[in-house]
Amino acid sequence: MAALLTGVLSSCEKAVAAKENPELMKVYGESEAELTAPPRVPRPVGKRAATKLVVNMEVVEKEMEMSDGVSYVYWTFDGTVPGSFIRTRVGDEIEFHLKNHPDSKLPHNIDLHAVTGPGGGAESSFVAPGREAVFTFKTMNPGLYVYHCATAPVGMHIANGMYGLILVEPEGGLPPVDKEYYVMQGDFYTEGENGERGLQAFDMNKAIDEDADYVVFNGKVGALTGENELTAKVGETVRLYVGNGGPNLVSSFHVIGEIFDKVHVEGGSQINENVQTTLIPAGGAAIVEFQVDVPGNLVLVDHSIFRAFNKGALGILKVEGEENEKVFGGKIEEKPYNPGVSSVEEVVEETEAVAEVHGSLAETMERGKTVYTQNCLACHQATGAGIPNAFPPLAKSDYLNDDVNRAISAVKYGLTGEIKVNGDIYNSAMPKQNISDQDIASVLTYVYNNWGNNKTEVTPEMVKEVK
Ligand code: HEC
Ligand SMILES: [Cu+2]
Repeated sequence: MAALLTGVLSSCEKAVAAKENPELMKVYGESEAELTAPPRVPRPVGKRAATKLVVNMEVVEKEMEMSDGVSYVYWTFDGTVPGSFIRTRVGDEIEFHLKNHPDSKLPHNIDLHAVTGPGGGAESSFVAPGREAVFTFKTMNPGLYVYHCATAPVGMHIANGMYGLILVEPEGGLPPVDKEYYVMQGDFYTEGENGERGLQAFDMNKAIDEDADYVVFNGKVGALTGENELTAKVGETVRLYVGNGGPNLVSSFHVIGEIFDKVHVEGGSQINENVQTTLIPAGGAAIVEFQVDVPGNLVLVDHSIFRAFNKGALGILKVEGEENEKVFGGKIEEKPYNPGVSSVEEVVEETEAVAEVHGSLAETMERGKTVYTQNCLACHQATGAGIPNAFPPLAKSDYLNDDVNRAISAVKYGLTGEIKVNGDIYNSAMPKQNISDQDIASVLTYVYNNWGNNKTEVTPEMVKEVK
């Protein structure tokens, strides 16, 4: 026993592969693996010895939501995209049971990148609907690994959502942290364009062209926003297990407003420090860790940024707690800047976000801000200033302030042709925004109560009336 203990202690500084330590070729006892749906992860393995671990996983083909009003028939491991998170330690002997639900239309299998052996287990796990395949392997190398279906056509099975992560902890476990989450990016290819409503079929040609309609975290637009956002408290250390299922796109994973204190590069044993953006290849992973120091919403994105704001690769980590002005002072002043003008000219001041609002208006504003960030900001900009000659301003816009029904109509049905905003002509097209009447009301209320506009409150009933 003493010998075993020293063995454990001496090897825990460095993540050792099983074949470098004969002790790790033995296992003690047997248990069933705890599996979790994203964004949750199972309990840490801690200091437990290597064991025989039974993993039970079920392949399920089912229709789920891809985005508001858009659904898709996903192929899944355990009914979620990504599939269940599997947590093991180096030296475990895994007895993997892959069951294929009797209602499935196709056979499937699993290739785990944590397997040392042919196809990562693909052939040994190949299983028809209504059958169960059992195979075994030993976790030889610590790290964070992707698993995916590898049944032909492989790309199609991955594109439909068949991927997930398996963590192999080093001897002695990873250092404890306060919060751990499971996030996995994937790209999707649908017959309809992004936002086109209804049940959408897989589009093989777009997949071959790598022309994704959706790039998302955890299988759908909004899996990590609104009521699904991740949370942490000021002072806590957060560890994200981030994978990329692909099938095609690599992820420039970034958290807006944070710096990664540590990154387990490519999910392996090398730790990089003080990283802004980490590259996660298709079929790869990374472990990122950071302490949160100030309250606010941190935004998880693929920094190939149109994917974040236009295709869905955006999530929120909401941090609550005390402000810390030493770390972030916020805006302390704003004043006119007017170079080259000798006489004192009136400078249009940008009004700050509404001062004090209470009750349901405050809630509407909060919702409206989220809707604005996700749907309007890319064109009309964070300040509502728009972009000259391309996107008209919403700040102090006469077009907006003169006629609320006209503004509702623009958002509800889209707007094309010549319009005049504050004396400037725009002749462009704003696409119809595929959002609910409630969201149209919230976002317009947010716009009207910001940036010097006339403070109209728009209700869902008003939106409904506009035909
Ligand atoms: C893809 C870019 C794009 C997005 C996204 C977009 N708009 Fe627009 N918007 C435009 C363009 C372009 C026009 C001018 C259309 C024209 O010339 O007929 C416009 C016009 C408008 C107008 C009328 C003109 C004005 O400045 O008052 C309003 C109001 C408006 N948009 C609100 C919104 C809101 C609210 C959202 C989000 C729910 C949104 N837009 C999303 C591009 C966009
Ligand atoms: Cu499959």
